[in-house]
Amino acid sequence: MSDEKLEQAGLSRRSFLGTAAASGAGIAGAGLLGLAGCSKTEGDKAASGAAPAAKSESASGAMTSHIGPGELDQYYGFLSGGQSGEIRLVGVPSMRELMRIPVFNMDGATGWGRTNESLRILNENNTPETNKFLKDQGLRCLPNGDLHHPHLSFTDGTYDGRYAYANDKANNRVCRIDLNVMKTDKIVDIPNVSGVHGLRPQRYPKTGYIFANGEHIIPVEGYGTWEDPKTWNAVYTAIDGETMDIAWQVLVDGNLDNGDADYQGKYSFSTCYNSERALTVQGASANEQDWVVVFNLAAIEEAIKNGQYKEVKGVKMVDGRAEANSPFTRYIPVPNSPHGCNASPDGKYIMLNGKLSPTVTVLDVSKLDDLFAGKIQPRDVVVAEPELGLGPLHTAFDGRGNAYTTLFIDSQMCKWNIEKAIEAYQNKDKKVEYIVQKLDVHYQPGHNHSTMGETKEADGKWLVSLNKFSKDRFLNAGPLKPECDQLIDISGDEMKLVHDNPTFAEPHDMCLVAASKVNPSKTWDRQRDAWFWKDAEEQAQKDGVDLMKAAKVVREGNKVRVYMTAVAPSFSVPNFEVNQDDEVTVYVTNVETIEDLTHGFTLEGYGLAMEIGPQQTSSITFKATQPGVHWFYCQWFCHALHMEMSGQMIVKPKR
Ligand code: CUK
Ligand code: CUA
Repeated sequence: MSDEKLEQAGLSRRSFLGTAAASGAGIAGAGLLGLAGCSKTEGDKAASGAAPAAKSESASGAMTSHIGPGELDQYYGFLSGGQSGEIRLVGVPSMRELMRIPVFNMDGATGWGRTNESLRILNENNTPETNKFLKDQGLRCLPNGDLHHPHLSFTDGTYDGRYAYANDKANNRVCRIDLNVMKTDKIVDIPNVSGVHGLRPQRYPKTGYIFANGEHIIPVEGYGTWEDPKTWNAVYTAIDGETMDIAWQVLVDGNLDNGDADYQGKYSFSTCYNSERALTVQGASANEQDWVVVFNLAAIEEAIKNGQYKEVKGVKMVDGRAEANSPFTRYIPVPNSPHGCNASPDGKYIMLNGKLSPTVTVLDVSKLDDLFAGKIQPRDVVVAEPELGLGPLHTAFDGRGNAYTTLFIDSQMCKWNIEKAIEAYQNKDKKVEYIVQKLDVHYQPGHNHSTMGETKEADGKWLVSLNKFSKDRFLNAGPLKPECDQLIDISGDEMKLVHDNPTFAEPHDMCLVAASKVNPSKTWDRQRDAWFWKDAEEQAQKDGVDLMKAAKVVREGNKVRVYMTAVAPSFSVPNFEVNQDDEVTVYVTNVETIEDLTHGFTLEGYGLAMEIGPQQTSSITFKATQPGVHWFYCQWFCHALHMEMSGQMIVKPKR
C-alpha cells in the first residue's frame, strides 16, 4: 500500500511502524503492514477489501518470485543458519529451501556429528584445548555452533564455484563446504581468539586467504593478563583457503566485528565497535568514534617470511596494535560503533555501516597506499559519510552505482547513490540529494544481499533483506517467532518488495550466486570424493575388503567390522551377530549409479542413523551394550520395496 493510501486513511506509515514497534503490533497495523509486502494472494485481497495496489504493481512489470512447477530458480542462495549451526541452500527468486548442509551442528537425518566421517571432519583440526574439553565433557564433538557469514571462494573478483566458507562465532571455528557434493569438508579450530565473527574470503587474485575476526577481547598469551581487561586484545586470523591451515594472525587494538577484503588483493578491513575495550554494553558504546582497522597484506606476509613474528600457541602472530606503530595496520576513525563492512563491486570503495551513527562511512581504496606511506592522515581516506537513517547495519550493491543499506531501527531499506554521496561530502554547503528511495521492510533488517553483489559481476536484479523480527507477518507460531526474509526487486528505478518468507534461527547473512557459477555433482565420485571415506577405505584394505562389493563381517578381539553395500531394496549383509559390549563399526557403501537414489542406515534402539548417497561410503561406530534383536533399516525412501530394505543385528547377552 502506498504512503498516499495510508495517509488517505488518516495514518502515516511511520506512525504505523512506530505503533507496531512500541506495542508489539496492533491488529489494525498488522493487516495494513501485511499488505505493504504485496504478497498477492486471494486471502490478502479479501483481507484488504480492495486490492488496487496489488494490481497496479504487477501491471508495472515488476519481476516475479513465482517459479512454476518444474521450473528452476536463477540463483543459489547460501543462507546462514545462525545458531542452528548449518548452512541452508535456497533457490532465488522463489526463496524455496533446497537443502540443509550440516556444519556446526548435529543432524539426525544424515548422521552428521555421529558418523565416523563427520566426526573426523569435525575434530581433525581441533586445538589441544578443544580436545581436552571434549574429553572432560564426555562429548564426541561440539554439538552447536553459531554460523553467521557464508561466502564463496573467488577467482579474479568473482565466484569460482569451488568452495563456501563460514564462521562459528560460538566455538571459534571456520568451515569449508565442498561445492561438488555440498558437504562440509574441513573445519579449523582457531586458537588465541574469542567469538570468531566477521568472515570474508580474499577476492583477488583468488581465495587465497579467509579472513576471520575475533570479536571478543581476551588475554592473549604473552600480551595480556586475566586480571586486567585493559591488557586484553582481539586477534585477526588469515586462513589458507586451500589447505585450511592458519597462515598468520594479527594482534589488534579494540575489537573486530565485520570485515571485507578489497578487489586488488592488497588490503583487508574490519570494523571495531569496542575501541573502549569495555566488558559492558554501556562501556563499549561510550566513545563517539570507534574505527576501522585496515590490514596491509604485503607487509604482514613480508614479516612472516622474514621471521618477524611471535609464535603464540603454534600460530605466527604479528603485533598490529596502534601503539606498536606497525606497517601492518592503520586505524581510521569512524562514528559510533560501526558494524557491517562492504566493498563496492567496482572495487573502489569500502562502506562502514554506522549502527549507532545514522551514517555510512565511505573509504576510497585508492588512497590507502598514501595512508600507509604516511603521506595523508587516516580520515583523508574518507570520501563520503551519507546520513541515511537510524541503525545502518549492512550495505549491498546493484553494480549500477547504487548502494542499499539496511536501517535496523527504522525498519527500512535505504537505496542511495554512491557518487552523489561523495559529491555531497565534498560540497557541504550545496544540497545534493543522494537518497534515492526508502522501502519499509518487516522488521528490523540485519544483513541484506544482492544478486552477485559481492563480486565484480553484481547484476542488480534481486535484493534479500534478512529481517530479525516477523511479529504479525505470519501465522502466530507461539512465543518463538520465525525471522522474516524478504525478496526485493531492484532491477528497476524503484525497489519493489515481492515476497516474504519465514526462516528459523537465524539467518544473519546470505550470498546470492548465479546458478551457472555452481555445478554440484549428481552422485558422489569414487575417485574425486575419496577424501570423505578415506579412513573406511584404509581399514577395508587392511581387512581385504572391496567397499563396492562388500558383504563381510570381520572380528578382531571385541572389535567387529561389518561391511555391506546398499542396492535397492537390500543390504548385502542381511543380518549379523555380535557379543554384548563389542565395539561395532558398520560400513555401508551405496553402489547405485543413478541420480537421487540415497539410502540410509538406521539401527533401532541405538540412536543411530546415517545417509549414504549414490556412490558414497558412510560408517558409524558404537558399543553393542543392548542385548537382543535390533533391526536396522533404510530410512530414505528408495524403492517400492523400501520398507523391506532391512536386516537384524543380534546382540548375544553376556552370561
Ligand atoms: S552480523 Cu548478524 S546482522 Cu553476525 Cu553479520 Cu550484522
Ligand atoms: Cu534404501 Cu530405502
